[in-house]
Amino acid sequence: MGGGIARRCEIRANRPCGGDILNGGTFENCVLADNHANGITIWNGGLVRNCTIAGNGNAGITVYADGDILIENTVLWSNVLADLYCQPGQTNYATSHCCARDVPAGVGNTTNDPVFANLAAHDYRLASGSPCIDAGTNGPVVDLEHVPRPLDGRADRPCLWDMGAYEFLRAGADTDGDGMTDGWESTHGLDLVVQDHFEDPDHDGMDNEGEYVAGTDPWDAASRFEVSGVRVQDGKPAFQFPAAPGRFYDVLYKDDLLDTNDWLALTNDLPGSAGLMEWTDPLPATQRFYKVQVRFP
Ligand SMILES: [Ca+2]
Ligand SMILES: [Ca+2]
Ligand SMILES: [Ca+2]
Repeated sequence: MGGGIARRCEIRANRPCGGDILNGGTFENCVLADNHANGITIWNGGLVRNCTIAGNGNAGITVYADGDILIENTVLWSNVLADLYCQPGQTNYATSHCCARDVPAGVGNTTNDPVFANLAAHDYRLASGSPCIDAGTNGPVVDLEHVPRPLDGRADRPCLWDMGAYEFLRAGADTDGDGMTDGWESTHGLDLVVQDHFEDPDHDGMDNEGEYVAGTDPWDAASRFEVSGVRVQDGKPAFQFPAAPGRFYDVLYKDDLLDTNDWLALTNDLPGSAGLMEWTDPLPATQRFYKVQVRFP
């Protein structure tokens, strides 16, 4: 590239090189992997940001000529001859927040193994224990796969950019602090970086946080927490409600709705299972009103 930007591209298994940068071009959020020679060759100035450059047959990046060269938030690993190679005498380049076995000392740089998800299978996403998680500086607001950045990949606050083209999504983290985990929000197409717990996109009367606690679908109005069926079993009322694993259910009652005392517990801590659960009142009264609660342990 003579200038210009390559953004969110995968450049793999080319012969000989992945890409060249001439005169100030940019690679951002790109994977350059398993090419037969260099991942990137930089000839005269350029920016490489949040890229993953791995498994190339020569060097990950070769710097051939000076200019304003910055390499940041980038993982270079398992390239055959070198991860980062600079021609002798060409030293006018800067690195920050990079991971490579031969990266020079610099702000945020590390020579530790980036711990890919599956190096042998050429899956260069970061695995849970990667030192590249939350180890970058400010970068683009999405990753290669349009996952928003930055996520709280260590679930420890603050939320920082990861090195490389892939932002690590830790299922149990809650990046935006809206009470719903990143894993659940991602699975259900909600916004991981905006507090949307009070929204009700399927207009079923349950907000997203309620759907999260109940394990129902926030985009399906037919999927909501309610007593969905009642039948009489041996003279005893049995009622059904949608349940989900990892939740506990309590059944409460009153025999008179005008009774201003608290609802009383008939049973507590029923462990949820997928699908409909049914519960039967073993000692029903002539008249009784029921309420089912769901919660996390
Ligand atoms: Ca959210
Ligand atoms: Ca809803
Ligand atoms: Ca719903």
